[in-house]
Amino acid sequence: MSQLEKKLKPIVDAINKGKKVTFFNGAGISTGAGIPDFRSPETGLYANLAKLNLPFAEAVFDIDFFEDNPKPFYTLAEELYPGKYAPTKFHYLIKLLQDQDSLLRVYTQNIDTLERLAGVEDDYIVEAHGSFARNHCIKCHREMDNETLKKHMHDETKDGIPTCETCQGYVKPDIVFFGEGLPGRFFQQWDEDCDDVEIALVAGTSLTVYPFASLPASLGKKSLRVLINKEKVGDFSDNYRKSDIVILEDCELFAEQLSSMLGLRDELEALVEQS
Ligand code: CNA
Repeated sequence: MSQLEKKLKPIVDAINKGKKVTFFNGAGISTGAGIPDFRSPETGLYANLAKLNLPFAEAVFDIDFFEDNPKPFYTLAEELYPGKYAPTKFHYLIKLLQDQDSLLRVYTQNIDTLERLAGVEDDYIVEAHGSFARNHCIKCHREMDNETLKKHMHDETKDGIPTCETCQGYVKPDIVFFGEGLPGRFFQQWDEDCDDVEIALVAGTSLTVYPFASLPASLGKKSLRVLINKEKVGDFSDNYRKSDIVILEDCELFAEQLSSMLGLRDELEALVEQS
């Protein structure tokens, strides 16, 4: 048995006994799809923002900065906008766990909607930082549909910046910027789920954005906590528990190995093939 298989065995045993998995996802689960994360050195978005002339890297997702200058965000949005990318093996693993009734919930910080695209149903997904699914004017809050937003993004007379057709305020997709509150559903659903988390798979996140980053720390001792990441982060490094499983591997390799051990590998590969 390989080192990785040894680490995965308690997770496989727990799932086979009927325990359910809750995911806590970050940008690292989508790098395999070609979407850069924020903080990976060299390949992360923050390392490549020089061309946007920002006062500080996070400004691109800062609501006060956006109110003055939405151009950097819309330059980046062009790259990140859903539709260009297909789900990864990790996303399809979530869908397969849903299909065999082994999924409790998916808390995701990602705005790429790849969990949905992989076939995970709405009720299972909590998009903690919102998504590109809807857009509103930041001044009068009127909604703009996606088609119109995209038209504005490609309209040179508007400098590629969507503006409200009623009040001319800037329009922003409903992704949560620094300085904005999280959607109510995040808090409501967590209130309902927090005591029921049996297997917590925390994947591809630097665990630096709060309040999301505090979720693994708030889990009770009966939850099996697993980190799948390229580096040790957050509570897994500051408050390591003896029962924690830390897998410093690529999310894709994890998905391949776990699906093999659960007897789901062929189904996983078939889903990837179809996409
Ligand atoms: P982050 O801070 O960029 O951290 C990503 C983490 O994933 C790092 O610790 C990496 O080492 C790790 N990582 C990268 N690739 C892999 C891989 N293939 N396998 C395993 N680990 C990997 O991103 P967070 O999600 O922690 O930060 C929260 C922000 C990022 C949220 O607000 C998101 O909206 C935002 N974001 C989302 C996307 C997206 O939707 N795909 C892309 C970029 C940023």
